[in-house]
Amino acid sequence: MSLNTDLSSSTSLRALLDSPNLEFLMEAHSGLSAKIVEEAGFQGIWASGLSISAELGLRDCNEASWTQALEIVEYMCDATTLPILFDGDSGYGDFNNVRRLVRKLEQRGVAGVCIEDKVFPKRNSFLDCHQKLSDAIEFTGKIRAAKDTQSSADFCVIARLEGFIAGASLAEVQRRAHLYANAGADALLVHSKQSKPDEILAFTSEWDQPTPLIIVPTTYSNTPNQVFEDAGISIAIWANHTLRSSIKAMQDTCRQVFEDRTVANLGDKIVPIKEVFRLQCVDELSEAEKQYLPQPEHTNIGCAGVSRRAHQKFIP
Ligand code: SPV
Ligand code: MG
Repeated sequence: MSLNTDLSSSTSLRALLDSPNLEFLMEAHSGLSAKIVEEAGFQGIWASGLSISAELGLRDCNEASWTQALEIVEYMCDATTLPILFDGDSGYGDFNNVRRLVRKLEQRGVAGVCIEDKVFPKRNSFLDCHQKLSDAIEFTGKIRAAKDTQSSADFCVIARLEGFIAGASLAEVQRRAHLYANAGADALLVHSKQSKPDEILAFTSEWDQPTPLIIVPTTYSNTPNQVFEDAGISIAIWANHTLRSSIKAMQDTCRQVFEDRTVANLGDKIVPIKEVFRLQCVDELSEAEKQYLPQPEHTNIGCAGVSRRAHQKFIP
């Protein structure tokens, strides 16, 4: 589906959720990566908790505070017009923390938040450790609190089911899914860490409600998209691949430069400096300077040592 940039970010995210086709969100974790995701053609961004914390040099277990994550997503909002779905972990506390989170995300132009039914502090779902689910009824309070707090009609509150991650049965995951949908969740994210999509497909074959479904096919990434489409999945999230590719690129570069004791051999393994400037929109600043700074022919400020002739070269 093609993106209508006139829409607010939350309306754009909702359009992806409501699209009859399988849509994708790509992970970003900084202003720069958000821009790169947009330029690649994606129509929405997953502001991954794993990637944001990794980028900060931290573990994905709420070591970064929610305001630190918020600050990162603010840079992301500034860098892209794409709708951003913010990974709100387990909501950073109780319903009251969720209310404040939703207010602050909306103020920054974030399109939606995803909260998962685990206790605080959460642990990344792929860690080999005990995963503790939150009380399901308490979690419905967080969803209701988020929905009651949002000021724009289209802000999306996604409830993430961690039951399969924590070893719960299909019946328990379905029970929770119905509770969360009835509490007003705009979509459900069903997570699984199996190498095949069996848990996801078992869930979708029983899901009989209109609430859209989102998946994160990281461990079962070999599954063809057609399988997800046939299962009625709305959105698949590529949750950490921008971060992982950047880690590989940085590791390769640093190793090579260390071994070679020169940067001369990097060639096109790195982008030219001009590409950095382009991504920073340096041209826009040059244009703005022409509009807002006194131009050399109108002032003698800053002309010391430079001939008028040399200055005139820069006058449009
Ligand atoms: C994230 O990207 O932070 C996620 C997805 O929550 S996962 O790492 O699969 O739990
Ligand atoms: Mg996360």
